[in-house]
Amino acid sequence: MKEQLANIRAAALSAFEGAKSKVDLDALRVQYLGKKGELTAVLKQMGKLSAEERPAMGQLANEVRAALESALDTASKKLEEAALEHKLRAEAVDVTIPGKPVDLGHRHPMYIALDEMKEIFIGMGFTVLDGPEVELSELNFDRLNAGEGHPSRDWSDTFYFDRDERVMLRSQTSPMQVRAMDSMPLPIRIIAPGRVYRKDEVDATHSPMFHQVEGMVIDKGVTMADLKGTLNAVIKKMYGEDTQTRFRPHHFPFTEPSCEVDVQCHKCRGAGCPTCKGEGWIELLGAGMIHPHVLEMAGIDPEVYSGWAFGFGLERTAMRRFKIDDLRLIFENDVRFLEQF
Ligand code: 2NM
Repeated sequence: MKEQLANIRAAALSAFEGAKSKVDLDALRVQYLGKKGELTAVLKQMGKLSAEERPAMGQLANEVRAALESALDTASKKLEEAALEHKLRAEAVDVTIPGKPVDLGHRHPMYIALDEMKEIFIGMGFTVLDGPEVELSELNFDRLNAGEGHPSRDWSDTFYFDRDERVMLRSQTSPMQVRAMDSMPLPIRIIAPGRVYRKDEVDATHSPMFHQVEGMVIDKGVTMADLKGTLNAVIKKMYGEDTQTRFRPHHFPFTEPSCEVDVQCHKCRGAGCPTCKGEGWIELLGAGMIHPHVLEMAGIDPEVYSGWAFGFGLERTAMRRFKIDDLRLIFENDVRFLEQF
């Protein structure tokens, strides 16, 4: 019996120590210390012992039970500690790991160019106006000297909303100039940037929706020299002081005389290349002295006041500014393109 107890003790201690989990350990507790366990089974045989043998064996049995319970306790604590250690390690947060980068958006190249342009005009005392894209044809055409029958009013060029051709998507931002002449006190210095619409097919230089920055100055004694000086100053501020310009005679219904303004091609510096279609120059804007009849229709006396006006194509301006060679890139908004500015 002594030997049995010693065997149980040795087997149990080694089994407790080797237990891999609390569940295993509990099974071992039942196996050795449970009501139907190995130790109990030995104790049940105590009755067979003589009165002399019994106390010593009882003591030994109690020692073994105490040793087993103590070992069980130790093994249990060890498993708990290991489990906690594992949990802490698994849930540890490494505060030194760099955060996930946040992709910040940024300004579209055309709007970067527009902001630069606005800054330049604001610095010269101009006010920036915003207005409706759905316009009255009266303001878009009639009040700008493009009366009934003018070719730009054709259905093949203009997006009308009604058969009477009364409401349309503006084809230029000039109706804002008319609104300004009707509502603002003289003298006037304004620019009107915004979207305009014409029935054009999409290609490398055309889109049915594009942007203009139009502007005008009306005051006493304003001349074509002011137009040239101001526009040259703006263009040099945008593209650099050494930028060459060329003013060519042109025709617009709302200005007289009228001109188109070219800048020297940035690719070939005037020699002629595919970007400027061999011209050496890139057309940037139209301009002119406001037609006396346009002033009259706004109730401004052309004998007292004169004015000049202009219209930049904003996409072209941005394309020249950032050396972009296809208009479609401006509108496609492919991030691989946009990221470059
Ligand atoms: C252009 C070219 C030339 C223009 C004229 C006027 C107004 F209302 F004052 F008559 N606004 N914008 C103008 C003149 C626009 O765009 C190419």
